Amino acid sequence: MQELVAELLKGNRRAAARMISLVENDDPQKRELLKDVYPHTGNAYVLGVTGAPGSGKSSLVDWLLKQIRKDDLTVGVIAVDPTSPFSGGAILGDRIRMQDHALDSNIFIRSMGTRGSLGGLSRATREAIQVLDAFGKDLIIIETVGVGQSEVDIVKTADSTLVVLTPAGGDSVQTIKAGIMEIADIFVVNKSDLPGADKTATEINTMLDMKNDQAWRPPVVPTVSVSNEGIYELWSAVQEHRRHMEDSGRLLEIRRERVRRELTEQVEYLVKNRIWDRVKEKIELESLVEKIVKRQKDPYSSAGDLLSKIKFYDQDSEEGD
Ligand SMILES: Nc1nc2c(ncn2[C@@H]2O[C@H](COP(=O)(O)OP(=O)(O)OP(=O)(O)O)[C@@H](O)[C@H]2O)c(=O)[nH]1
Ligand SMILES: [Mg+2]
Repeated sequence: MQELVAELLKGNRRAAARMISLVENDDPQKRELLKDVYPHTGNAYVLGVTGAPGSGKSSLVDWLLKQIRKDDLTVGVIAVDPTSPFSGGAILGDRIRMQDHALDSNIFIRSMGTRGSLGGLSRATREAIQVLDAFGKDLIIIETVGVGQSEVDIVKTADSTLVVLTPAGGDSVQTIKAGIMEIADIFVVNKSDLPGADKTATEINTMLDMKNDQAWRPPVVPTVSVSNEGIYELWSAVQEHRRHMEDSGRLLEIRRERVRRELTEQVEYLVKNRIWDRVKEKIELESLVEKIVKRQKDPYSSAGDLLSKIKFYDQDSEEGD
């Protein structure tokens, strides 16, 4: 395991892939690994790309990669699909499109599916970002399909977030979920070759103009990601947002907030595990369940009794704090 971290830091792609699999599978050894990885993180900038299925996220990322590589940055891409059980290799469509980049040693592409647990996906994504950060990537792009709360959670890990919309129908802006609106640092109106694109852009702009309390006013960038239109402008907008985040101190602020959340989660994780280990050791949980089912006991007082039985309550006073 120690060797795996050493190999990762040396830039070994297979070590990176292996380690992402470990975090994805929630391997018991991953905490040790992540602990050793952590001191080597904090250098990568994280760009989130989210939007409805088929809005053109992968095609955009594909073009962005070509643009970004001109700046000589190394890039990691994690394509997260909460609706797919597949992971590991890229999803077929993405693989075909992104195969040019696969040969570029400065680009690392990986897809992640749910593997049965939606809740675990945003955690696994955060951990995969740490791995790619330590691996030495300057920029990490997370592509995630917009299907609800899961992508909002995932995108919260990003330093800048692109929300990809398309000129669909004309009622597009009305149907944007409030949560998505809040997370957008840059709006992309992709498929601007299709009718209604101008109208969509105007609607978003009108809506953005109505709330003028923001330190950063998200730009609206039209793109056509089957050709190369708007990609240079999009990349410029990302860089401008990054400068804003750095210069305003906002980047430090959101990273501090993220660390606070992470620490809270880790404490809760440890406490929960410790409690359940002791409960399983000392208590016949099934017979308690049976009694509750038969209405001989209730879950409310049983929870408290359970904690007293494992001396969760008493221990504090015994130790004198
Ligand atoms: N007309 C037009 N079609 C586009 C454009 N960008 C993407 N498409 C097409 O839209 C389809 C979906 O593109 P993807 O890049 O796979 O979209 P995605 O958002 O990554 O899709 P999922 O990952 O499945 O959610 C493909 O058939 C693309 O060729 C565009 O700018 N104009
Ligand atoms: Mg895609």
